[in-house]
Amino acid sequence: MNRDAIPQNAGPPRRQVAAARDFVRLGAIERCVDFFVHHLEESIGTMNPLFIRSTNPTPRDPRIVSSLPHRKRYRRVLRMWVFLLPLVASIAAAESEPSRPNIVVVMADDMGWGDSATYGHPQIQTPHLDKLAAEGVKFTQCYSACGVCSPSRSAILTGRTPYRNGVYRHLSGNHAAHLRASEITYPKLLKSIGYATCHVGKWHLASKPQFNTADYPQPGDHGYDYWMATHNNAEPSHKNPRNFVRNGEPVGELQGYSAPLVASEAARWLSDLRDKSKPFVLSVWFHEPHSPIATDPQFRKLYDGHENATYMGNITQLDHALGIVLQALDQEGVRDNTLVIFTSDNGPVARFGGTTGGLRGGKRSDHEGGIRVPGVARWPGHIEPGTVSDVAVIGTDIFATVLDITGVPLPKDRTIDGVSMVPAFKGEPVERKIPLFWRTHVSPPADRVALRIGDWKLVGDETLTKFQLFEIQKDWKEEHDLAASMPEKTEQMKQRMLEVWRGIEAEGPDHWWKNERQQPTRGGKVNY
Ligand SMILES: [Ca+2]
Repeated sequence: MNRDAIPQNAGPPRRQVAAARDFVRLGAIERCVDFFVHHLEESIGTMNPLFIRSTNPTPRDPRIVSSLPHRKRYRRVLRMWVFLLPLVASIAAAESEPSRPNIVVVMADDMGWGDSATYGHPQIQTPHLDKLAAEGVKFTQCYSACGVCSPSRSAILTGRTPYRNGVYRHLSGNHAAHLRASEITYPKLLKSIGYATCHVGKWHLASKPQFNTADYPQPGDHGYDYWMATHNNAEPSHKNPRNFVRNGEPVGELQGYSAPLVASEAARWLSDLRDKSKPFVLSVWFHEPHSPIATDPQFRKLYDGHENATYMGNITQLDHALGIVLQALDQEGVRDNTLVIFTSDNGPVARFGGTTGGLRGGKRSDHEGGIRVPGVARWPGHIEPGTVSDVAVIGTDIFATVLDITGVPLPKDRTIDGVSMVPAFKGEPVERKIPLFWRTHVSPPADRVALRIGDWKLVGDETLTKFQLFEIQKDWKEEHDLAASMPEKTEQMKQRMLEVWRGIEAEGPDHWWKNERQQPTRGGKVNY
């Protein structure tokens, strides 16, 4: 399993190799320059007096004769320099190119589309997220891969829709499903090309009995050199949690609230622990605002007198923690070469105080309220500050995006559902061979499955026999079901949905969901 493997001694030799490479490259430039200067000086030094003195030489001047070889030599050096200059320039340009970008993915837990000032909430203060959006791009139609936790997280790491990668459900109890070692994650791929990798916060990609055991893959097995995580929620509360595990070792009780604790660990890794000769992958998966909600009084008091003060303060607490991570990037001087993505793993829970901003449904639903989430990205020099992008993107796209900008090819031995969202950073469309697809096993029976192609969204029931059709760009609240009035479009979308689902069933570990002992809930007939 090697889950605790931290390549403590991997740094120095690689640093030496890098230093040697730099020496050779820089040496090449210097040698070229030396060579040129030497020959130029030699030639000019020899010829200079002649040229100065023989501006108008007469044919009788004997010095003309002696200068001819030097002129030839001078021309030869110039010709050589004409050829060498582009080479030297290209070496110099390569030296000045930034190294591979760092990747930071910050994720909230159960934060709704409407739960921030950035996305229009009239009271909730989120100054750091606002600033991040102002410095980068805000996606108005960013989706999580599922209406619940674990599946969305699995899709971010693998680029594969949850039923295909196996993590089809939230992994809170005793379930067989987990993020298998056979899945390929982007931290693992980037680690293989020399990235330092760190995960802090919620993990939730194994069942509770599987977490931090040798028999199942842990964060370290999925590519993280360093990790400090909880299985699911911070317990017994998000205040003074006792269930964090750092690189396989229980941490014991921590004083404070989860989001700042997680952010501080991320900042500590950035400043003190990582190998600074390497680019890095950092995943910061906060617990907030998932229940049990615990809000520091300093943030709650911002909303004194409001019935939703605890929840709203919890979002501001999360935003404060985001600020800690962003400040650490600034202090480390890596801001300009770092892609930061902020998103949420699923929609909000209204009874705890979350809001979808008017979208239909909430957590667990495949209507927009369950799956449309905040999505902000900053990458200086690559994303125009203040961009607002209406292009539909999904957490599943993070995998392909990260591979795209780091120059790593997509795995060819498996289906990758996500695509690079780089065009969407500029508001340009992305091309999807596999449409956006959702299946949330605990959804209400009528919206178990959804498919989106362009502006059209089909919502299917658990038996895949009843469908609703929405033109989502116009009808973002999903109030007007067009299935009856547009039977041909509905049938076309239905056939595509069934085709996508059949492909997933054929590829995913379907025994996991078909053998699930849990009975269907909420009046449903199908338990997955
Ligand atoms: Ca969640």
